Amino acid sequence: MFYLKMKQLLFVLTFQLLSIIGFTQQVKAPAPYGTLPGENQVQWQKMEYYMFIHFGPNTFTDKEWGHGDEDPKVFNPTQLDAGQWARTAKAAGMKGIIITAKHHDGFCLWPSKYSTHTVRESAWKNGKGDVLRELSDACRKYGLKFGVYLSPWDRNHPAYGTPEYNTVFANTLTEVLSNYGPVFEQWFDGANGEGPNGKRQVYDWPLFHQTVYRNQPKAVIFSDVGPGCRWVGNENGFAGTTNWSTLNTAGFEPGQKAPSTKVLNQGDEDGKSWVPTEADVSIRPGWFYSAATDDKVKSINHLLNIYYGSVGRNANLLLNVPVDRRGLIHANDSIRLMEFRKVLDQTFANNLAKGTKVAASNVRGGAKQFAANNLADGNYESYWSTDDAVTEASLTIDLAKETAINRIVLQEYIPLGQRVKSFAVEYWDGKKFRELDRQTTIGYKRILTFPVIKTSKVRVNILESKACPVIAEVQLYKAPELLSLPQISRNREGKVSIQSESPDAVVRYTTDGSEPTFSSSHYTQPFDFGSGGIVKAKAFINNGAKASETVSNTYDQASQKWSVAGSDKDKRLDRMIDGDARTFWMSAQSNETSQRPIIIDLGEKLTLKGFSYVPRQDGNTGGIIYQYSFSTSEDRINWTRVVNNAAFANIKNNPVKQDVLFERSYAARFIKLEVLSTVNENDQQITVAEIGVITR
Ligand code: FUL
Repeated sequence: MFYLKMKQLLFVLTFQLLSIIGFTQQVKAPAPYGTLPGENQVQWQKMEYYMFIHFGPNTFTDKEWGHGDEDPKVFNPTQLDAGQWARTAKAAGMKGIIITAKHHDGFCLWPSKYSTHTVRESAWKNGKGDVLRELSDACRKYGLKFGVYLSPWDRNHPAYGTPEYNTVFANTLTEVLSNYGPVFEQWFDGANGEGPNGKRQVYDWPLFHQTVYRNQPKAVIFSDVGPGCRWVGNENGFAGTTNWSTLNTAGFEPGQKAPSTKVLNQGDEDGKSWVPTEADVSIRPGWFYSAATDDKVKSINHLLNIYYGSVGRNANLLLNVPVDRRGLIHANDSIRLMEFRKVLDQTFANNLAKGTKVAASNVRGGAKQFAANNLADGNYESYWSTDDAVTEASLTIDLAKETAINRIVLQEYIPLGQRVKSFAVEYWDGKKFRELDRQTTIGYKRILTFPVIKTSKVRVNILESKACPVIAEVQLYKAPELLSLPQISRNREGKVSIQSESPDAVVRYTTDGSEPTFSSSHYTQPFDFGSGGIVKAKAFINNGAKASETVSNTYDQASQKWSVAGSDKDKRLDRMIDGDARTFWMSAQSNETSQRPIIIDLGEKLTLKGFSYVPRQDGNTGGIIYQYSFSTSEDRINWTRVVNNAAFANIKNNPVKQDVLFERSYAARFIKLEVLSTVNENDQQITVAEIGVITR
């Protein structure tokens, strides 16, 4: 009897003891910290990677910004197949598609009753087609989410520039958002230019937002400042290495009144709204399809850098794949997407940390529920956390044996807020821990890349956190090592050099447009290429067994005989014709930029089919030319105006090389570029990285 009582007592005591140390899981979860995401934003963040499609009259007119006066009949895809777009996105590993339902030219890809500039007026399917219907059906069929881009800026609608237009635009939104099933994201372009009456519109953003939420309560609204997600501040696909999902939006608006691109790129640490980052970038130099860019689809290396710069920095990646004039995704783009997916799959197939022992310097309440092993279970919903007072902690992943790794993935459990301000990663070198990298924010996902190391232990030190850290995953991977791309350049004298970063690589090249093989010409020294053509190069190692991707550069006339006219004998004038896009010329300050045309003596008479302008490539926009006129002359006295008052569309956000083709050829020895405006209203200088001619 006594013995039994003692047993009972012991049982009760053990139970109490266990519950004190947390075995009965009484420990409270960390309280949410600071600004928090909505449920739809968490779901959105988990999509990570999806497709943008730019398609419309611009596809048929080779423009980036249509004027709105294009004949709607130009829109006439011959083999449009939205199923092919959806299958491509699915096979690429993407989770959805966002389409330009209406771009700045006002053309609607569906038969809108609020416009007379739509597919209904086009030649496609005798005006009976509806791209949004076909795409939303295809997305449903292939299990993809469907999203729409609608530009408030409308260069066609007669009401644009008047208060009435806001109602028209809201009605247009309702039409799109109530007819094609669920829309996961509404993409609002902030661009606000002049409409057909030469007037700009004052946008009624509150009305637009209400309209979206009324029709699609779960949609995430994209704009420069959200409210659902925000623009990353550039069109090249890179978020800041510090990237907060929080932003202060009070007093800001999309477009001109947006926060600085730096703030958009990095967020605000204590921002009052949860507005996570979306990085939008095109797989080609421009947003719309052009046959001229068929050989300029971004390389796998480039796409991987973009991936690590976006998804790897707490941003979603919206990769644009423009549909061509047939109404199909071009093979060059789809092949590249599949190659890219293959490398991603190879990289992330095998989480080397999964199931390993993870030790933490502190576990919240000592509870199993918050134990460090949650970090290695491959499940985002379970997490490790510390006691409330602890904001510095370390995690050690024991790989049990020497393992080769070159990627680490960290994920905060964002439903409880973004907390970590800085962290470091170390690895065990056999004797001690060595620092591998030190960074700031983590957010939903942070991926660090580094050259392969072999180690048995990895340690993550959370150095500073705004509240106790809440980390869902730590993953380790060994990505396949890709040979870096050879770099092709040509100097002013017309000599081409090809550099490879890998000292063991052999570079082979061709100049006839063919794909280089291990038996193509061996690059040993710069060669003459003054009159231009195409250079394709590839790096090889192991006697040709492993090769890099092919790089190709197309050149026109070299600038050897050229000189830039300038009264100030400014040596730096040469920078605009030095063949090096990294250097640029900047004019002296003046508020009358248009008074100073740029005149170049080509040194000989050439037959010009066009010209090119490369804006500065250093990430700043100061002095980039927007509107211009272009003239040619044989004697520098009589000038022919070849292009009158044109603009480099979208050059501010996407400062890529601009090729301008003339309607016919002109024989000329002198060229003149008159600058009518620059991209920023207050610029007092003009900047030019390169000016070239098109003769081929
Ligand atoms: C920009 C637009 O002006 C470009 O044409 C493109 O649509 C890009 C995604 O957004 O604001």
